[in-house]
Amino acid sequence: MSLLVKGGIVVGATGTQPADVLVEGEKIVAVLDPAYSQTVQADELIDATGKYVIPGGIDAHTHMELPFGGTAASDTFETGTRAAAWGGTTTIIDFAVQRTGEVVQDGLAAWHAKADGNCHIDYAFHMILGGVDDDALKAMDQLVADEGITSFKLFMAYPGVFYSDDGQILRAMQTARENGAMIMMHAENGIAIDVLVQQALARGETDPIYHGITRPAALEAEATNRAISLAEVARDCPLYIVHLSASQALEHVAVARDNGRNVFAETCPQYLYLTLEDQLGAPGFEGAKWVCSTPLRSKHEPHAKDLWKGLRSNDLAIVSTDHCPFCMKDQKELGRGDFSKIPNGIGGVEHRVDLIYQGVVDGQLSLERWVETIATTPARMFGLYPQKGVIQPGSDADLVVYDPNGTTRISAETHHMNMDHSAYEGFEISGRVDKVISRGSVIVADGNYHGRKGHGRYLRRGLSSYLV
Ligand code: DUC
Ligand code: ZN
Ligand code: ZN
Repeated sequence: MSLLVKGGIVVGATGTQPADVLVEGEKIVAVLDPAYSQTVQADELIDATGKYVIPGGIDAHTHMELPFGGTAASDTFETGTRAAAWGGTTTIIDFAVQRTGEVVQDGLAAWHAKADGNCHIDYAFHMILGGVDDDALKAMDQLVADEGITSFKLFMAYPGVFYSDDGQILRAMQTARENGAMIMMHAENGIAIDVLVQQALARGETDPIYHGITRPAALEAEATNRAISLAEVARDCPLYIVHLSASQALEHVAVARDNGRNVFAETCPQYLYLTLEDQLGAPGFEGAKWVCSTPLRSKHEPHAKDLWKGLRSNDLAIVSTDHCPFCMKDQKELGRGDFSKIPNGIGGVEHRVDLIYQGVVDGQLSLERWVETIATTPARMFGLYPQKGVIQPGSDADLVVYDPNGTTRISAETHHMNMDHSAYEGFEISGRVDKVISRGSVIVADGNYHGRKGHGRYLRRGLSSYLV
C-alpha cells in the first residue's frame, strides 16, 4: 500500500520546502521535489495543498492511568492515545512506575500490561524510580540493556511517595553515567514544600491557589540547582529537568548549559499560557482544575516570557504536556477544603501541537522550532531518532497535515480526553490538525477518526542522540 502526500509544505527542524512525501507501507520512502513527482503513482493520494506537512508529534511526558493522590489519572492508554492522535501526536513516552518497595521490573510489567494492545499510537516508557536501592540500580542497567528504557525519573518532591534523597539521587546518577541513561528530575524541594503546606493549612488557607503559593519558584530553582550539582559530582551525568516552570530554575539550566554541561530541560504548555492568578486562583474550588506540580506561576513575574525565550535559545529543548488528567467529579473534589488533597495534574495531550503552533502565530517561535520542540528533539533526546521525529526516507510514516488557515476551539464539549473539563476551555488556536498518519495509516482525516486500539506498538529506545 502506497500513499502520496502531495502539494504541501514540508516543515522540519532544519528547514521548510514544498515537497511531496511518498509512503510505502509503514515507512517514508521519498521526499520529492514536486516538479519530479508528477509521474509517481500511489494507491492513495492526500492533497496537502496550502498546508504544512510535519513529523507526527512526540509527547515525551505523559501519565496514563497513573495511580496518584488516592485516585488514578482518568485517561487510560486507550482514551489517552486516541486523544493524542486527534491532536497530531503520534508517539507518547509514558512513565512506568516503581513504587517504593516494589521490584523495578514488576512495575514495568504492570505498565506493559496496561498499555499492551490498547494504544492507538506508538508508545515508549521512561521508568520512575520510587525506591533507589542496590536492586533498583542493577535494574537500571537491565532496563537500558534489554528493555529499551534509557531514562529514569526521580523526584525531589513528594516525600513519602516518590521522593528520593540526595544520596539516592547521586547513586542513580552515578549508575546512569555508567550505562548512558538520562536522569529526568522533578526538581522541587519537597521537604521544604511540605512545611509550607502544613503552615498554610494551619492558618486555614485551604483554597486551590495555596497549592501554588506553597510551592514557590525559589524551591524549584533550589532543587534544579541541586540536581545540576549532583549530576556534576556524578561526572556530568546527563540530566533532564522535567516540567520546568520558573525563570529562576531556567537561569540555573542556562548557566549549566553555557558551561557545556549535559543538562537539558522541558517546559509544558500550561506554563506558557496559564497563570497562578487567572487559573489556580479562580473563584471557589474552580482552581482545582489547574493544580499541578510544578505549579502555575504568577502573571506578575516574567516566567512565561522567559520560557518562550528559553525555547528559542534551546535552554528549553522540548515541550511536553505532563498529561496527568483528573476529572473534577470524584477526583479533584477529593481536595475540597484541603488543597493538599487535590490530585496533581493537568490534561493536555490533545492540545500540545496546536498550543505551540499558536506560539508561531504569535511570533514566539519559528515554524522550524515548533517542529523541533514538539517532535524532532523529543525523538533525539530519548533515543527514537531517526525512526521518529523527522520526514526522511527510512523513517516511520508518522505525519501530520496541518492547516494554518484552520481554527481550533478547545473545549471539554469537543475534546477526546477522558476529562470533564478542559484546562484550556475557550482557547482559540489559529491553526488546525487536518490529517494524522501513523506508520502509514491515516488515523484522522477531516474531522473523522479512523484509528484503532492495538495499532500502537511499544518502542524500544536507544540512548540519547545528544550525548557522546
Ligand atoms: N506532577 C503532576 O502535576 N502530576 C503528576 C506528577 C507530577 O510530577
Ligand atoms: Zn513531575
Ligand atoms: Zn509528570
